[in-house]
Amino acid sequence: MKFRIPSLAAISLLMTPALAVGQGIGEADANGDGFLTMQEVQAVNPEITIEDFNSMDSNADGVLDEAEVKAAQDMGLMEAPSTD
Ligand SMILES: [Ca+2]
Ligand SMILES: [Ca+2]
Repeated sequence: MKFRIPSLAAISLLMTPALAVGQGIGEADANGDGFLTMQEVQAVNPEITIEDFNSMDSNADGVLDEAEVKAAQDMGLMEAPSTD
């Protein structure tokens, strides 16, 4: 059987959201609310402790927003999500 529907591949490429940004919340945000909870952080960075999380949560609201995540990544506290 010949496989000759290259347009499908092109369409799926076009429809791929630009999520692979390498830094920021990205795919670690499992529920897509724009914030990372301790659970979401540990899902991608299991070595992060609650002490680490609290030190990254600079406004102490219990979640990490995009700025807090980027700051943590810049300081090397949290690895940027893998994009492979
Ligand atoms: Ca979330
Ligand atoms: Ca916060």
